[in-house]
Amino acid sequence: MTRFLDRRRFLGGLAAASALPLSGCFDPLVQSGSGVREVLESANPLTYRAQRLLLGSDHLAREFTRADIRQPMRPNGSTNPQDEPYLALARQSFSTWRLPVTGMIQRSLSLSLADLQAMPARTQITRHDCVEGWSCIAEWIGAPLGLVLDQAGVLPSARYVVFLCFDSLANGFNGPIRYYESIDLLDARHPQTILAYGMNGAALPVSNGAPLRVRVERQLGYKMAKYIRAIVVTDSLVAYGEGKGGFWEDRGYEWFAGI
Ligand SMILES: Nc1nc2c(c(=O)[nH]1)N[C@H]1C(S)=C(S)[C@@H](COP(=O)(O)O)O[C@H]1N2
Ligand SMILES: [Mo]
Repeated sequence: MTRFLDRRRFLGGLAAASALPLSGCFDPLVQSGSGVREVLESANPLTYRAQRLLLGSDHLAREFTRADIRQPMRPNGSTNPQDEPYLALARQSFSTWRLPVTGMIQRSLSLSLADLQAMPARTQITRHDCVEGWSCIAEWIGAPLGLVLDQAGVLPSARYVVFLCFDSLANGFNGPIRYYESIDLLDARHPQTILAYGMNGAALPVSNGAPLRVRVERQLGYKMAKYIRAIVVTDSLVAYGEGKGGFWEDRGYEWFAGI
């Protein structure tokens, strides 16, 4: 618990910015009782490398049954983006949305929702843990990110996958600061890392990231970019935001948020 509480205290003011009343989702991390989680929590200043050794590259996050879905998925962070390019797509039910995949790949892609839905799908019922201290269990369906990367042909020098989002949570001197996130290729190719277009048996709602959000099941909620606008494969994160790999990382969160 120490690591978690320290982070909460540290982030106090930041978390308040997105604080909604804690309604509906009560699966406190305190009761989690996962062996791996306890090891990680007891070893507070673990480095990325050490967490990787403990978790391995293909360790699966726990999956649940439908009976474990006790409440609707709680929306958090941006829940209704007002950015005009997003609103324009939403007005057309995202039928004209395309996902550009670019960067250190052999073939640039431009995928429609139908393209993604035509790929072999993965369904998983997993627990979402937010850094603020709540958890929710939900069923997600989507295309494995690994399949998209295979289609694009990742170059050997690539290291990260960056998700650029439509929504802005803050304003900077040069205009709105858009949400973005990044993960390494180990997590990108993890079998449970999916580009989700559906949740709890329905199309992904706007509040949870329509038309597409990523699930990165072995890390905290803020890693799971919603409202995905583009995917870039790269060997460096310096060109994005403040260079720390994500909107919240630029404001003090850890880049590797292993659970
Ligand atoms: N684009 C975008 N993605 C985001 C956020 C956000 O504000 N914008 N919030 C993050 C945080 S902190 C959490 S806990 C989850 C919330 O996902 P949910 O709304 O489906 O519960 O999305 C993450 N991804
Ligand atoms: Mo979160």
